[in-house]
Amino acid sequence: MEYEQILEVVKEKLPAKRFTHVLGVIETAQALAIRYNADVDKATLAAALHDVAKYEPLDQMKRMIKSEEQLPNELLDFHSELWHAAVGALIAERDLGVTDKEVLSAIRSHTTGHTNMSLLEKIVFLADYIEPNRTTPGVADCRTLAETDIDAAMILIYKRTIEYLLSKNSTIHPDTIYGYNYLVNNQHN
Ligand code: DGI
Ligand code: FE
Ligand code: FE
Repeated sequence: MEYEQILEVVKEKLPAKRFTHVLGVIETAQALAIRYNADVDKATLAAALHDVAKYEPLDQMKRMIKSEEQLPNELLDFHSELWHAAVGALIAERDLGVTDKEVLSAIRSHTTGHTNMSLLEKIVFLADYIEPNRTTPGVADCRTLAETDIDAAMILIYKRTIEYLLSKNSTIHPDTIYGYNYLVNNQHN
């Protein structure tokens, strides 16, 4: 499927406000790809598709997670907010014909991250958090850091996310912790 068609499918699947967020993530991911010498086309495609499953009915996602080999069952032990990332990667591959493994993995990991993320994965994760429509308190600090130090910006987002989850008495997915630990251990300074 052509990119324009894919964007149409995404638009049809999402409420207007969520689609505006997607456009912000695309724009931000493109800027980050240029800034950090990543593949702009891959960043664009992954950003366009990252939330494709955000509004899939929960019972449908649950059924997919149970029946699809490539979707880890342990996802069901965590908040349903996390499901759309893995389910989205599967929809992109199966229904929209995306074959690029790097793109699929950037979609899959955009909510929790994981250990040793690729540059493309970091770009989508970061763009999702800092895109211009986001008004999360403290997002300005993340935007500033993202201009000069992608890993420092990632660490700050992990901290904010973990703090937020703790304040809500939420569970924290192990990949969130692994992603945070890896970056802290490998920080260059
Ligand atoms: O889909 P978006 O809203 O654009 O953003 P997202 O895919 O990053 O999803 C954000 C939600 O996911 C937010 O409510 C926090 C939640 N989240 C992120 N990491 C974890 C998490 N929830 C749990 N339970 N555990 C996590 O590790
Ligand atoms: Fe998301
Ligand atoms: Fe998003």
